[in-house]
Amino acid sequence: MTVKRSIRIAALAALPAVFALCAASPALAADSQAFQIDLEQLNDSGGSGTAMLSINGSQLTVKIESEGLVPGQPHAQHIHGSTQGHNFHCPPASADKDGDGIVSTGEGIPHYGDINISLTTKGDTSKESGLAIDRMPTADANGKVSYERTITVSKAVATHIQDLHVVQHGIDPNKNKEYDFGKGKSELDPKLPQEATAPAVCGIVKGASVGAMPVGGVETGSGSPEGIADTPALAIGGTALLASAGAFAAMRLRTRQSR
Ligand SMILES: [Cu+2]
Repeated sequence: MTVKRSIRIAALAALPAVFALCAASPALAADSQAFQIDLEQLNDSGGSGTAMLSINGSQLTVKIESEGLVPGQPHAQHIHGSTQGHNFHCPPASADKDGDGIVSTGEGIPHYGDINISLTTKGDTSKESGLAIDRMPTADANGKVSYERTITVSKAVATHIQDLHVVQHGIDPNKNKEYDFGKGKSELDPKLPQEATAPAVCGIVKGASVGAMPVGGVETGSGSPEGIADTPALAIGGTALLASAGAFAAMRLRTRQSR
């Protein structure tokens, strides 16, 4: 692969639009991104759903639509995981270390990480509100939960949102439509049944961002002058007219890779 440089300076009038494009492109850098998450059942809960995490600066909007949860019951829900590069994921069935047939929240934590954000309906969203059942969404009579809230998050969360994941809790293995002590007490709070706190659905970001892409290759370094010159908006033809004042810009524009 060779790099061919040709500098063409025409004496005629400059094209202001060319410079406008040059100036505008790097300024398009966006700080909003959205990530879709498929929520899949844990503990044979029968639950499923979709979550969308949209980050815009320090504002995180969480939308969750899930179904197949325990009707009429509150479902504690959290964003789990770490912003420090630890690769947490949803727990496999083998996470059930005590063999009682249930992956409890405690058994799941080595896999999905600790609570990072409590997805309450109002008030505090810290880990401390993890079991604030009175501020968690309640499934409707058909077992559906619809949730949306915008919360202010730390820069670490805003930067690493794709490393985190969503967990909703609350299962009903004996299908009596309520949380009872059939599966014992919750290890998190013995006053609560295990059914109330065991995870029901979990989902991780599937990798692809569905929101605005960062512009300029800041992270990957792909925004070389060659790359910029090859973008359609700046791929002006050889007849482009550039004033001598634009010689430097012209040099960049005409720097191309040929195959
Ligand atoms: Cu949780």
